[in-house]
Amino acid sequence: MSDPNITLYTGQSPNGVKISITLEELGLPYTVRKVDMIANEQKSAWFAEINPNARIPAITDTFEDGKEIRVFESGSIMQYLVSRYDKDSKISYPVGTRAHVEVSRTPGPPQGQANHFLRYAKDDHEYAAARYQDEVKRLYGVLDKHLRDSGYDYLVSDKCTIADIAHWGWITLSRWAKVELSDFPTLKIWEERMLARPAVEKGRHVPEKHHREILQDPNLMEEFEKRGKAFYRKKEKEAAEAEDEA
Ligand SMILES: N[C@@H](CCC(=O)N[C@@H](CS)C(=O)NCC(=O)O)C(=O)O
Repeated sequence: MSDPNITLYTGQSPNGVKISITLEELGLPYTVRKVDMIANEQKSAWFAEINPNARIPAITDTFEDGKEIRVFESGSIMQYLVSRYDKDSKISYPVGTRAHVEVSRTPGPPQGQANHFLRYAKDDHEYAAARYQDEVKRLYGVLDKHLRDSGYDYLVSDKCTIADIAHWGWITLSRWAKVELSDFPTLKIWEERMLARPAVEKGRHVPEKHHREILQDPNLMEEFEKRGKAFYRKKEKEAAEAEDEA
């Protein structure tokens, strides 16, 4: 196995922290290149070479053949990292086992869409906001029941896996989708159990301070929402101007 040579391209976001937490759990060395999402750096030409879909997170690494490999989509990156570097099955299970199938089949909540319609959208989109928020709540209910019925500490077993890491990135920020975790008591205990892991604590603050604490303070939340709204209006204005020029 060649040595890891990983650069993580990321911004502070639920999808981004999935990767920094995975890297911390695996104890892998990595370099962080912050992608400035406020400046729309994810849309720049240099980043399109790494992820043509223009979204964070992405990684580069040196592959087994000695050449660079570029991986994007948070789920694919996590799969890549464990298949290549988690030889002791610290946060995964070997391919071909029942538990491996269980890790890959866990559903993720459509929380990014709920956040958008609840916090940032230009006009009032009551129907869309309710639809996505209801789906987030429904999935939280499924996970809460699963944890309660199974009695497991984590989603697949008593071992934390990439399924937990992928969900935690979103669920820890449930309040942003106006969903209270206290309505899902077993999921809340799981969220806190994850937070207590040293790798989660370290990885969540990459490339900068995590947003969980902001969501405990109504004033900070209001400020954060204002900034988010302003960001989207600016983006829309720039897109309209670019269209006019074309
Ligand atoms: N399905 C992708 C979603 C990636 C994604 O939506 N990233 C967001 C941050 S969480 C992003 O880059 N947003 C900036 C943009 O859309 O321009 C994944 O799982 O990696």
